[in-house]
Order: sequence, then C-alpha cells, then structure tokens
Amino acid sequence: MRRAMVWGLTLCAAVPALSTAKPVPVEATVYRSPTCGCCKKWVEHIQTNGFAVKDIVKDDMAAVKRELGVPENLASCHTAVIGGYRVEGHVPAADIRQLLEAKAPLLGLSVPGMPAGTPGMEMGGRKDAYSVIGFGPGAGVQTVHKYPAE
Ligand SMILES: [Cu+2]
Repeated sequence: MRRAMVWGLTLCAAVPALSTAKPVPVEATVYRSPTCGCCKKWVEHIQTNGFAVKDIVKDDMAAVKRELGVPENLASCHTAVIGGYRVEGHVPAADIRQLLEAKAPLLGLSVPGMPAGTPGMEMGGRKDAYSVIGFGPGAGVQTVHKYPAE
C-alpha cells in the first residue's frame, strides 16, 4: 500500500488503534493555582491539540511568573513552559505550535488578562478581540496574532 493512502486513512478515520501514526505529543509543564477553573479548561484545550501536560498546582502564582520572567503587565492566570518558551494565559494551541515551528527568538507568548472567547474562557457565543503578545528576551514586546471580536 502506498504511504499517501495510509496517511489519508489516518487523517479521516481518527481511530485510536491508528494513534501510533500521530506525531509525538509536545511536553508542556503548566503551573496553575488550585482554584483556577479556566486554567483546567485551557489544559484540556492543549491536551486535545496534542500536548502532553504536566500539571503543577502552585499557591503563589506571582512567584512562579517572577521566576520564569513573565512581565507583570502581561500576566494572566496560568503559566506554562513549552519547549523552553513561557506561555502565559489562554494562548491558543495553534499559536504555540507556530512559535515552536518558527523557533521564534522570544522568551514566550502571552494573552494578558482573561479575554472572553479564548480557549478555556468560552462564554457562550461571546468572543472579545484579543492579541497574542510575544515578549523577551529583554524588554521588547510585539503583537504576534490579533483575533477579532466575533
Ligand atoms: Cu484563565
């Protein structure tokens, strides 16, 4: 059988028995406070998108962010470390993938605050406009991806 056909079957069928053909999951260490519900939902979002999550519960999230060098003004709820990058808040899995593939010269990505409609912050049909911000190393910040309101 030709290889192209095998891949085609895998993509269409999505059968657990064929899961060995999937790419190896990317490891993600997520720090979150014990009471954070939207953090857990974001963890589920990245898990569904092929990330293997090490879930670490911390009471003092401000200390975690400080240690990892997440700028205070870009802070959100949870903080993750993925492929050496810091991922702060409700960053969509697709943007993390892009960051990893591009090997962008950044310290990390953030979606500051907790905008409605981001992965893990679903609020019915409400979707606020928000931006994924790239930060560091150093003081520099840049907008990596703008999501419009819907
Ligand atoms: Cu949150």
